Amino acid sequence: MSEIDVPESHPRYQSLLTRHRIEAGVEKGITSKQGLIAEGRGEAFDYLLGERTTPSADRAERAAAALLVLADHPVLSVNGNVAALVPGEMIELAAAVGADVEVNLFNRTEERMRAIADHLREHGAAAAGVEIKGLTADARIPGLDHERAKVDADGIGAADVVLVPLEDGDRAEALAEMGKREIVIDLNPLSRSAQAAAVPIVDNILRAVPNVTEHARELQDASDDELETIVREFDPDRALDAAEDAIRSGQLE
Ligand code: PTJ
Repeated sequence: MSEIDVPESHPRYQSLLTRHRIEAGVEKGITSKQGLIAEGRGEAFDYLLGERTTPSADRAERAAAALLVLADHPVLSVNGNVAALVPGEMIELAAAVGADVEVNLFNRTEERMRAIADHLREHGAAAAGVEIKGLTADARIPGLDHERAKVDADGIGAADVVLVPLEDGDRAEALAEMGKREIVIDLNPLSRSAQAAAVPIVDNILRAVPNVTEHARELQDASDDELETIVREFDPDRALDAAEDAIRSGQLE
């Protein structure tokens, strides 16, 4: 049995686990109520994808790992859904690629910011040597008039590569305009964030983050040339088309 009293062999295991974590996140004050709706939307796409990492998503996850390993200053952005679903996994990825983790919220309150930072620390941030940023908020992303514009100057403000999971909106476009290279995790290939990304990953974050970490560990000793080739050979438009085709054809395995 696992944290949800359902055996892992249950056909709806992952979906039940995801719902449980989001519900617990709302109860703990880290996930917004809108996060429940966002989860429902993601789940519908995941169902149509067959709740699996497609070969195309796996290629995107490898390209994302190469980009993170190559980066001088990678930052992983965390919102209320990400904190509820994969807190320990985000810390592990950050540790594997030497990234900072920055809390960035659409429905930003000081209380939620602190609760999420504490939650990430409870999941081993300090022991893994990972810094949690976002509370200073001493810089702004130009062109955004909502709370997601608030970033740390020495975090997302100074990053060259940013991982942006589970947010559909204009921040990804604004970050790209600042010259940052973006990796987006979003089950909706038509979301604005996915469309703006250098590397869009159309996969459930529950599967995507551990897989990016695994690829990053494998690529740790690769040369910059090899890493750059992996990134260059990755085609974001093809990845988005492949995901949309899989969803529209609905051919479940
Ligand atoms: O914590 P906050 O205040 O920053 O708010 C976070 C939410 C998620 C509520 C906010 O960013 C939001 O409303 O997001 P959207 O516009 O609903 O976009 C979320 C995107 O993530 C949608 O395209 C979903 O399909 C996708 N998504 C949801 N769950 C998952 C997912 N993608 C991958 N894995 C998931 N588990």
